[in-house]
Amino acid sequence: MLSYRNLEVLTMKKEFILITGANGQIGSELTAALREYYGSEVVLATDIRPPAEENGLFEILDIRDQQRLAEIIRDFKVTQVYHLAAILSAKGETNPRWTWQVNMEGLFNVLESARQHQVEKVFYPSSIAVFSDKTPRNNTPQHTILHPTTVYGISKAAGEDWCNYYFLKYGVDVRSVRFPGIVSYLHPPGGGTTDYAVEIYHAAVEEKPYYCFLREDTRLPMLYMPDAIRATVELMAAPREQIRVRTSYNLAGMSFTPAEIYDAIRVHYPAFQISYQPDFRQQIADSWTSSIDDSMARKDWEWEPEFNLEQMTADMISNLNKLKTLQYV
Ligand code: NAD
Ligand code: AKB
Repeated sequence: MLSYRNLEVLTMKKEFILITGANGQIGSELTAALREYYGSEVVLATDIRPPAEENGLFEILDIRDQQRLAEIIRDFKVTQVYHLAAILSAKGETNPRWTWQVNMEGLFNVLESARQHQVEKVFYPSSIAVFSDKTPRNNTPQHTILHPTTVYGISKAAGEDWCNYYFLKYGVDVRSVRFPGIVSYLHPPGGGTTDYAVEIYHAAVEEKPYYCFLREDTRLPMLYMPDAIRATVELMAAPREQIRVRTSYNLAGMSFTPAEIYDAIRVHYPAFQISYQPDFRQQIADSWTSSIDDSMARKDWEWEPEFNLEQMTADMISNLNKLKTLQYV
């Protein structure tokens, strides 16, 4: 079992954990991690679609269904909610109204149920999508101009303020980070602008050329999944009085461009080829910032990422190759 800062304090208590959007890129790995620490019998995964395989308690839940959500929270005596269900940036632009409903009604339902049923803690992932071309581009400060231009970003920015409101007005202990693009090998990403940084590794390992939907010089903040899971667990385990940002913490891991990730991959696959064919996602990426100042997270709950681009690349390629070998066994 991995060891996380302060986690032993939490695991000594009697907890029941609810995860929404549990079958997605982050949810499937976070669910496994929380089951490992707390025990499968106290972690209920939910999603609007069934999981590829069931490894513990699971229920279908549309996060827009407030009544069912409240029943689950009441009946299971839920103490912590990890609210991951959302529509991401690129997919969100294909149907703004639906995206707003899932992202905003979903969060509202979680906050209201948490208030009514005295849930002890709520985790809400925000995103670098809250930033815009009005935001300082490099080393983006914690407290800064937002004005997002995608429906996803607008919903996350509003969501941050609602989290702060529920904390100030009702004392709901909501904790949040602005995740950069998350890179992982186990489950595919769900329709974001940073998805290229996952797809490119799959192409390399399959020894196929990669057609990148962003320009080669598009620098974005990114984070490797093990760091994202650790950030989530450590933030939730930190003492309440240490959490001074009640909107959402800036969180950084690394920043790179498609040209730089390509170079990192070519250390392992010298013949790997890439070509650039920017599409509508370029405009979204251009509206986000390049690097993030996460000093508040470092100060308040001792956040520190472990993986840089080279370490992540070696780990991604090694794990994708293991999965490839398993497929042929
Ligand atoms: P994902 O798209 O992979 O997963 C989202 C899950 O939500 C899916 O399994 C989907 O079936 C589910 N869902 C969609 N509509 C639903 C509904 N109406 N009711 C219940 N479930 C529904 O997303 P992810 O990458 O796992 O992201 C999880 C959270 O983290 C999201 O809130 C996202 O905004 C945030 N985030 C992710 C990243 C990233 O790079 N992956 C970056 C920043 C923030
Ligand atoms: C997306 O690209 O939409 C997500 C995110 C950064 O929130 N990966």
